[in-house]
Amino acid sequence: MTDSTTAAGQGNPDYRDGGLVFPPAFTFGSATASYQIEGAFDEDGRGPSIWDTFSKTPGKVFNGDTGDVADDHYHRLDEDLDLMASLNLQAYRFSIAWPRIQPTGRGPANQAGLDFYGRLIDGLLARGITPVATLYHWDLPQALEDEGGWMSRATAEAFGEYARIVGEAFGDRVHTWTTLNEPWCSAYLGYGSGAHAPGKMSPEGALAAVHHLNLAHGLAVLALREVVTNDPEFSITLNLHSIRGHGPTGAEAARRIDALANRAFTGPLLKGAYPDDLLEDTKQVTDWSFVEPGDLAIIHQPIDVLGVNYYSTVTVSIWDGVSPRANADGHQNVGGSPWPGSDIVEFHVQPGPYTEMGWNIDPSGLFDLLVQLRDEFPEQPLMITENGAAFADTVTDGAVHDVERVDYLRRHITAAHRAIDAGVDLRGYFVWSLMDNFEWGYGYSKRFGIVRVDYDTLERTPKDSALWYAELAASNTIPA
Ligand code: GCO
Repeated sequence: MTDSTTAAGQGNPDYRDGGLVFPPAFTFGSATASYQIEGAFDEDGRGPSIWDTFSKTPGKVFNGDTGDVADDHYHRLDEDLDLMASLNLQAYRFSIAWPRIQPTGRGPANQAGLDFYGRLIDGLLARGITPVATLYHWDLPQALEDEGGWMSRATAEAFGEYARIVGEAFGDRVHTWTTLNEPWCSAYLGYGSGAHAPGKMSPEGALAAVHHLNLAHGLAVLALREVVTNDPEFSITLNLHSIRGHGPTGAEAARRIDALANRAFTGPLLKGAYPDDLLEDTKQVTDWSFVEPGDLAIIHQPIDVLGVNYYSTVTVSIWDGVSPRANADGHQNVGGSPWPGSDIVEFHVQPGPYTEMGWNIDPSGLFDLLVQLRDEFPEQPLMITENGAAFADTVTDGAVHDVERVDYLRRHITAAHRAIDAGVDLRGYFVWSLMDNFEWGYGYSKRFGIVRVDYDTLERTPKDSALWYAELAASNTIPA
């Protein structure tokens, strides 16, 4: 393993290294999610999800875009599997749509839904690509939302039964199981800010959703452990925030956001308790009585790997209550707040450059986050389950020369390598995303893929970043 760092993490500040070699066991893969790529929203027994409802509600999603067709992955499975193999992917992180398996979130499995994911998993294995299955990437069956959704404890209990069904079906073939993708988004954007489905704006509801998602994770791990047989790894993926303080109040502001965005999950999941400062910061919002005796023991299941999604940093301070409040937290502002109990924190515009999402490009934020996790949870293996960038791609003679995306990937993968040099037990990296797809509230206006999708013809075209990534994945070496 070569490295260009003078001391761990202290290499050249531009992070544009080449030639760095990753350990042979390190996994390079790509990630997608069911609602963002599958389409076939009402086929083969799939029931409606909250994102079907939300995207069809006027004004909620850019341009009125929906996931009805998306990338039509549901009907192009073999083509997409061959595409993954052509890019030398060692693993593929996908999500299973709960409404395909249980159309109303409860009851017997829909065999056609199981069959689709069975074909996907078998197709991956036949091509030597490791399947990494996420049970939930935000497409909650609408019928469960009608009964309270993640604000209701019953949804967590239903999730445990869903996990059992999926574990029984695929537990002989899937090795790495991720229960939830980004419960922070599900809770705070879905029930706090309203920017994501189901579009609710309830500070207490958001915190109740945090807890019920944590509980769902624990119940799912317990259920999977009973039925999977393939030497399983259990995981959860968190979009942990890399937080910088600004000015004299920066440390207190950073503590508050770290409590809400990070430790509200890592506390119960990895330590078995909600942090005291979180309870104190939110005591005007809720008394947390939705936490029942025994819940934390259920949530605090040992996990084999912690998935980390990273895109950019945030810079915060305590608002003075007088000047205009800076609100550059990187999320769409539709009226509610994703920061229950800490709306006194302001988010500052950070130095560029920026991606098409307006997110700053700062690989040191990834390095810092991974090292913080190493220090806080030294025994916990980590996996970068998402990292990538949206740029305004242009097509030139049928090709996409996305030099900005290649540079973004190079710099963040360099940061991952430096983290390994600094002693982080990092197992893999999944680029978000395999292909352009439905970017939630932004619809199809933001392209994150290393493969371009023409939304008129649904033709797939590998971008230069895909060719660059294929070289990386083939050699575990950052291309020169
Ligand atoms: C997330 C989700 C993905 C997004 C991607 C870009 O992290 O928000 O997992 O579904 O599309 O991160 O925002």
